[in-house]
Amino acid sequence: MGRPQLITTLFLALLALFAASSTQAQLQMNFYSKSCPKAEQIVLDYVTKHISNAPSLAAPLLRMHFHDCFVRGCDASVMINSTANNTAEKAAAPNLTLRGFNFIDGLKTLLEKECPGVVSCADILALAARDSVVHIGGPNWQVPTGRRDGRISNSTEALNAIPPPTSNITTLRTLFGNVGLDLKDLVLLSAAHTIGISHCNSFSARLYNFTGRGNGQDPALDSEYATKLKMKCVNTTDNVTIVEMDPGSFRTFDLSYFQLLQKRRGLFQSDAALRTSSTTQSFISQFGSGSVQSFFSEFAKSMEKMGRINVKTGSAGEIRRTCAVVN
Ligand code: HEM
Ligand SMILES: *[C@@H]1O[C@H](CO)[C@@H](O)[C@H](O)[C@H]1NC(C)=O
Ligand SMILES: *[C@@H]1O[C@H](CO)[C@@H](O)[C@H](O)[C@H]1NC(C)=O
Ligand SMILES: *[C@@H]1O[C@H](CO)[C@@H](O)[C@H](O)[C@H]1NC(C)=O
Ligand SMILES: *[C@@H]1O[C@H](CO)[C@@H](O)[C@H](O)[C@H]1NC(C)=O
Ligand SMILES: *[C@@H]1O[C@H](CO)[C@@H](O)[C@H](O)[C@H]1NC(C)=O
Ligand SMILES: *[C@@H]1O[C@H](CO)[C@@H](O)[C@H](O)[C@H]1NC(C)=O
Ligand SMILES: *[C@@H]1O[C@H](CO)[C@@H](O)[C@H](O)[C@H]1NC(C)=O
Ligand SMILES: CC(=O)N[C@H]1CO[C@H](CO)[C@@H](O)[C@@H]1O
Repeated sequence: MGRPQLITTLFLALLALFAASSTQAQLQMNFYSKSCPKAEQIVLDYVTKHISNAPSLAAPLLRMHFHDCFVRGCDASVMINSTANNTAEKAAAPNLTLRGFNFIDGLKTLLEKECPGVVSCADILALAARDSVVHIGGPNWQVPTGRRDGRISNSTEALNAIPPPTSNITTLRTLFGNVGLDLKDLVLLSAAHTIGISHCNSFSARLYNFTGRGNGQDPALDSEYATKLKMKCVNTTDNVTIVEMDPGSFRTFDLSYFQLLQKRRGLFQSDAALRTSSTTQSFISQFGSGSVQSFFSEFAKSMEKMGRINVKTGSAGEIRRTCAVVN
């Protein structure tokens, strides 16, 4: 072999090596097809069985997946309990209202019985969120698997990475940008607020204390809607009463989020903030006046992006035995 050929051969060999290691480090469809062939079916069956009785659980599962992915990537760090030594993400203010932990724990128990130590909590959450949204007639998206579970869960990091409901467009752009999501993803993923509920204190400052001086209503909120909300949420501290985020169709994944925004009826300041930039405003008009199918297919693309945020693959992290506790 001449010198140039040798160099070419070496170069190609190196290239192949890189390609192999980078595919190994990526999520793939049906990652468990050999190691736990029934895994995805078990998740789907469990979702079908339970979401039929409790369709309102789809929303918290979707939200938990979002909170998970925004902090240290989609690695189920959101599910880890605090310990004597560590205040976990769960304890951070945005996580106080998360629900659905028992649902994922139940699934994990089934999967540990089927194939011990194989299926990650992060994948279970990603699959269950997708399957439950599909079950209530929402969009479908691909969930390649192979996520590994993280070992670190830090409440301060959750506080810094998850946008508060008081966020303006600058904060939203920054926090989404930090995980590789753009303004289009922001508008599409915010439309998840077409399902689910909120506690009064997540938005009641808009009703009673917008100026920060104990009075004043947010001028960006439709006043008729504000009056209705005030009847349910009587003060700024009530953290018990809940309201539907998309009144009348809070279990239906539809275009109404965009229509509500146009009527200045987005529930949070962060929802209203999407109307304050021309870029996000034009996405709102575009999706709101388009077909449900096109919204669903765009939403799917953004979910697939979200599901890949900083994932741990290969030998990174671990497969947790119990989702609430690191091994
Ligand atoms: C853009 C920034 C976002 C902010 C500031 C935000 C904030 C919130 C807040 C404050 C609640 C109500 C919590 C409560 O009081 O119970 C909520 C609920 C919810 N969020 Fe978001 N969110 C954002 C983005 C997202 C994204 C990206 C998703 C998913 C793709 C999502 C899905 C949900 C769902 C489904 C609920 C209802 C949960 C339930 O019914 O328990 N949100 N969000
Ligand atoms: C995690 O914390 C929750 C809520 O405090 C508790 O119900 C659950 O038993 C804990 N799980 C484990 C495995 O310690
Ligand atoms: C807490 O930290 C101490 C000292 O570093 C260690 O001995 C102990 O095992 C830790 N406990 C837990 C629950 O992690
Ligand atoms: C949690 O994260 C914060 C902010 O990044 C950091 O200052 C703190 O040291 C972390 N805590 C632990 C226990 O690692
Ligand atoms: C947006 O909110 C951040 C954080 O509260 C604040 O520092 C910033 O000044 C706000 N930006 C605008 C344009 O209001
Ligand atoms: C109104 O907001 C200000 C500033 O955030 C806060 O100090 C005050 O306690 C709030 N008042 C009420 C009644 O919630
Ligand atoms: C706020 O409203 C809730 C629900 O009605 C009530 O339980 C609570 O005592 C009220 N808090 C204050 C400070 O008025
Ligand atoms: C609700 O607010 C009360 C009083 O501030 C507090 O003790 C309680 O922990 C809060 N509950 C939740 C679920 O945040
Ligand atoms: C669902 C959940 O784990 N909520 C926790 C949030 O943090 C508070 C305070 O640390 C805990 O009491 C809750 O159990």
